[in-house]
Formats: sequence, C-alpha cells, structure tokens
Amino acid sequence: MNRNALYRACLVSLGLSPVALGADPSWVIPTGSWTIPANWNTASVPAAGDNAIIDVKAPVWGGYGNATVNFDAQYTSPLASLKIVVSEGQSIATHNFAHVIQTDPTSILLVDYLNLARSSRGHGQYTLNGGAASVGSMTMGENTRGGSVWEQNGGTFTAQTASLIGGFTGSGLGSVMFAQTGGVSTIDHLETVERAGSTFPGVATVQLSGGVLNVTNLDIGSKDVLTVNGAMMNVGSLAIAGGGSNDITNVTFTTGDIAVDHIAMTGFSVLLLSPGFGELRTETLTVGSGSSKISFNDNSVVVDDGDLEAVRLMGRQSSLVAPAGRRVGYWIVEAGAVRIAPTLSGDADGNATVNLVDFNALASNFNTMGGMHWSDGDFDYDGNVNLVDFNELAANFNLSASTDPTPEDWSNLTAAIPEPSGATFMTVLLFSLRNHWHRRCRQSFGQIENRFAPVIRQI
Ligand SMILES: [Ca+2]
Ligand SMILES: [Ca+2]
Ligand SMILES: [Ca+2]
Repeated sequence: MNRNALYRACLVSLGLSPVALGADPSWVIPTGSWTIPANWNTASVPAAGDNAIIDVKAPVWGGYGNATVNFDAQYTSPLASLKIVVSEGQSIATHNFAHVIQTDPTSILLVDYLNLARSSRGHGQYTLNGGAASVGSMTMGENTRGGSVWEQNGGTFTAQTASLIGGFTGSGLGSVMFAQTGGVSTIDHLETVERAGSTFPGVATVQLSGGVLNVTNLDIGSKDVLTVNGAMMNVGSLAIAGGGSNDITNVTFTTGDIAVDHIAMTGFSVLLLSPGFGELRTETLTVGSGSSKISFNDNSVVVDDGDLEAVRLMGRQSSLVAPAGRRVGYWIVEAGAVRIAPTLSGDADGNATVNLVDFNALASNFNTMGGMHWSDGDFDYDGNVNLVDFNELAANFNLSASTDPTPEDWSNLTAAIPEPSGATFMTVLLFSLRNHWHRRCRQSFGQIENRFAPVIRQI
C-alpha cells in the first residue's frame, strides 16, 4: 500500500472523504493515452483532486527518454494539479521532452494548477489542438534551464492566470513560450515575469499568429517579447515594462485585429508597428520616459482619451519614432480623441501635404511661447511656435508625404500662394516676423526675406 492509499484508508476509517487529499499518479510509459490506467504508476487514471505528473525522470520512470501523452479524458471536476516536466538530473546529452497533446474535440481538461516546468535541456510542453482546457493558474519555466511551451492550434483555453517565468542564474539557458496559431484563449492575467534571484533577465515570448486571444491584463516584462501576426487579440490593459538598456522589451504588431483598451510603456521598451499594419486604437496611452519608444512606420495610433500635452511630452522625449524624413504629428480627430501618426514636418492639419493651410496655422500662432501643439504650428515639440518651426514647414512646403522631401523648395512655396490675398498675407507675416525677430535674429530674417523676395515683388 503506497502512502496515498494508506492516507485514504485512514481517512475512510475516520469517516472523512478521501477525495480531498488526492493522489499523485505519475506517467510511466513513453507514449500512450491518458485514459488507460496501466499508463500510470497508480494503475488508475488521475481523478478529480489528484496531482498528476508527467515527468520523464519521475521515480517510477524506467529510464531517460521522452513522454508523449494523448490527453483524451473528459473531466467534470478539476484535477488539483498537472505537472509536465523533465526533471533536473536528466541527461544533458539529448533534448528530452515531456509533452501532453490534446486533440479530441470532446476532451476536457480541468485543473486547478498547470505547471509546465523546464530543466536541464528538456522541456515540458502542452499542445491544445482541440477540445477544452480550463486551468485556474498556469506557470511556465519554473526551473532555470530548458524550455516550457504552451502551444494552442485549436480548441478553447481558459485560465485565471498564466505566468511565463524567465530569468536565470549562471549558465542557465532556455526559452519560455506561449504560442497560439488557432482556437480561442480567454485569460484574466497573462504575464511574463523574472524568476526571483535571477542574475540575468530571461526571454519569455508570447507569439500570436492565429486564433483569438482575450486577455484582461497582459503584462510583458523585461527582455520579453510579444508578437501579433494574423491573430485577433483583445486586451484590457497592456503593460510593456522594459528593463535596462540591454534588456529591451519588444512588442510587435504586424497584422491582425488588435484591440487594446489601455497601453502603458515603461523602461526600455519598444512598441513596433510593422509597415502596413494600419491603425491601432486605444482608450489611453502612456509612455513613461525617453527609454520607451513607439516606432510608427506608416501607421497611426488613435487614443480615444487623448491628451495633447501628454503627446507633446512624449515627442519631446523622442518616444515617437517616425521613418526617415518624417516626424510624428498629432491631431484632435473627434471629441477627446487624438490621432498620432508620422507625416511631413510642417503638416499642421495632418492631411499629409504641407501647404498654405498649414502655413496659416503657423502664422496665426507665430512667436507664441508655451502651450503650443503640432496643429498650432509647433513641429519640434518645444511648446513654442517660432522660426525653428517656420523653417521646418518651409523646407517641406508644397510637398506631400507620398514624395520624398527635398530641402527648402522655395520656388514651390511662392508658386503655391494665391493672388492677391496670399501675397498680402505673406507680407503681413513678413512684417510680423520683422518686428519680432529684427533684433535677435537679424541674419536669419534676412535669409527669409531674400527667399520670399519673389512674393514681395508681386505686391
Ligand atoms: Ca524576462
Ligand atoms: Ca497639411
Ligand atoms: Ca516649436
């Protein structure tokens, strides 16, 4: 009689339920079905409340190797835990694995705690192709080496928490990955975290290339990676928490239907919107410091609860990265909503062309110090509208974002100004410029005056 059987016998003799304790059935063959009793050291299929173990180095395991388990059960009450692991001490000459595969569309896994551990050079993996898997909490990467993999290609997965544990000490190596190509996942809290006491940050990866992932709170930590390419992802709050300058956290949106209510970036972190991605819409966006960056490429971000001043401060921290020859501008697009997107510097109204409309916006605010925004004509994010901004606009005048800007195309500028009002306006502006800048910037003003001479001559 083994220990659990003895406890059960004692509990029964005391009139207590034996179910509460649970057994520790361990898998004992290389490959087979979960529901065959002989495949477990207890000679019985794990029951509700049990702690099931798939470990190629469990005490009952006959030798080194791999374990592949076909999960084909239908639980109606949860197992206490399921641990899938290659224990420490396993041969390091081969890459062993303990792997549970669930494919049967009628199968149901219910478990309070799912542990995909790793160690040595082996890894624990769960693959969900069909059926339903529901766990209370899941941890991945408990130990310092090897890999832990959650893979979903179909079926439905629900979890209250899923924690990917990265980080290692000394010579530890390995990877921790949550990969979804299909099916539907619904998780309250999906996070990547560092192991306590780690001397090196580890890489944990969340990779979505298909299916639907619904997450209330998604936290991507130091040096970790989130990629979305072709999946549908619905997130309440996304925290991109980078580490130091060598431990950058990377989030990449390539294609897919992505809805994130709140985005918060801290530390050295990058949100990369791949070329052609489109528009990312979020209720709130906070970027903590100049160490965090959003790389826009040709995409835009719309913030429903947008704050112009917050966007301006992000720009001053150089957190908003545009392609070469562009600068990230920002505009109120509807009540309370701000659109942030790369365009030509000087494009005050965000229509991708720098023309007289933009010039008028700048002119009407010229020499206003403080409180200015992109649409006011502040193109260098310093809060002021002055000669610096004028020069930015002038350099791109009559250019559109679809063409490569060339420096200071002044003939285009003069040709674009309509007669007679445009010329009159220009004269007014030039006199204004003269008054404001006559003493401090005489030389600069002289250059402007010379360049606008054709306009003046037309009056
Ligand atoms: Ca990490
Ligand atoms: Ca414009
Ligand atoms: Ca400015």
